[in-house]
Amino acid sequence: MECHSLSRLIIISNRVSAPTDSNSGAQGGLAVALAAALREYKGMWFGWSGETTDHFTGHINFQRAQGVTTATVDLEEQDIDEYYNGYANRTLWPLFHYRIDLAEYERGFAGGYQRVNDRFADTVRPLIDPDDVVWIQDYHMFPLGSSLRARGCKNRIGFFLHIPWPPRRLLGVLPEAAELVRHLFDYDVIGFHTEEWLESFCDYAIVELGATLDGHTLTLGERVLHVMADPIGIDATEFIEASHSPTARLAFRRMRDSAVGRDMIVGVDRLDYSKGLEERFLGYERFLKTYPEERKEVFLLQIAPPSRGAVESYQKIRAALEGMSGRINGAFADVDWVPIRYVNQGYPRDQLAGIYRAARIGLVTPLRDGMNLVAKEYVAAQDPEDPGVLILSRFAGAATQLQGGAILINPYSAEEISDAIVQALKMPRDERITRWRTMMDNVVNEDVVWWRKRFTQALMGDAKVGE
Ligand code: GDG
Repeated sequence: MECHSLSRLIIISNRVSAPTDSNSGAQGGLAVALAAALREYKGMWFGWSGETTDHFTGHINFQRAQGVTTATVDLEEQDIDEYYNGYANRTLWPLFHYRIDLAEYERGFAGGYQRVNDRFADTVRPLIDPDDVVWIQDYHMFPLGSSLRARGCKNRIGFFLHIPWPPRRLLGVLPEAAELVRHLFDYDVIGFHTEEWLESFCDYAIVELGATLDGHTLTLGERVLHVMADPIGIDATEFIEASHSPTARLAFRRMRDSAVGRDMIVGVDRLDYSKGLEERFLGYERFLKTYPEERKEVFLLQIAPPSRGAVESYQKIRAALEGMSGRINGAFADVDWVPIRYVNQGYPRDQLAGIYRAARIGLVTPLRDGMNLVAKEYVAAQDPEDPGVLILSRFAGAATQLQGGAILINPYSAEEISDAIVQALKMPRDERITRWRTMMDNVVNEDVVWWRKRFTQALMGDAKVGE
């Protein structure tokens, strides 16, 4: 039961995904789920427009589509450099994915990050009515709750983190770590995907700041924070439908025809170092070397649309992967077979669903991942009579829910990846079906609606949710 039915819901995230009229399948499950929540609570979605302006004015562009109101602002070039490409994606993203070697610490980034959060607070504050409930998304906006409190906002405010929370001693590397965690005590509810990320957060707050934990209540001085693990799911119904769409059927046929009897292994990831793509290629190469008799029975399709191209570490990983795929193909390809099809472009969701369904193996090997929705989409797209096998990194949040059916591997180990590929290729149909059913139960039951209802219920007053 949802409480406080009179409250409006205000969602705030870095980017706003306005519902589209077309059924192009361009939108992800998260955007669709948040739009559904906004329809239910007659709310509004606020964030950056994705556009730049010479001078920040705080001018809000309101739009209404399919029952959802969006409100966006333009940011200055310097804001994007320091806040988005800087602190969010050069400092926090690598550090929170355990890559202290890639994280950059510059006071200018931290300053720009705070400035933009203050700008968001200045702009959105007048739109918030006293009864509204505010839900802030992700690592771009850690201090926004504090900035809103400083502007007199007494509303219930929740925060959900979509990426991992690093262990205490790793977080200690961040110059602003203590300040950042203190800011989080200005929220009423904080959600993480897994108990592991939740534990790391509490550990820092307890050991470094002196907070106390009682059940799911963390207290620091006057502030009381409800903390919860709330694993995100996909819109399973929508994805199953997508996998039966004409576009999906066509994509399925096209893949099966081009495979000419070989088994396809598929990987689909934003081109990001956290996704373990280099390690995946090395694991696949190990398989090609170790099991020459299996070699020509398979090929790997890796779809990797580029992301965050303005950040140097992303340019480097892109170059590295091009080199590796070229080298592996050069070493192993034959006149009638190429081991890796490496594609740097995105595909519509329906098409992706057909590609997943055509793949005998879903290879999902992030070095660290908050959740990983591709793993769940791969499961949802399978043929129940003849499902494929999911090979999944034990360091993805999704492993906590899918461990009963997936082959779990350590993505740093080329041998484990290689052995898992052979195990999956040889797996009898009965075992594939049993494993798939276990995973599918979870994907269907703990879907994106389940996720957002647990969070909004906790935020709107039912603090028992998540315990
Ligand atoms: C963050 C966290 C967490 C990918 N290529 C194409 C395409 N995609 C879609 C997938 C999937 C989504 O992008 C990726 O979601 P992930 O969960 O795998 O990863 P992040 O983007 O890093 O998301 C992550 C998530 O937030 C939610 O909390 O799970 O841990 O890092 O939906 O299908 N979609 C289309 N074409 C592509 O080529 N249409």
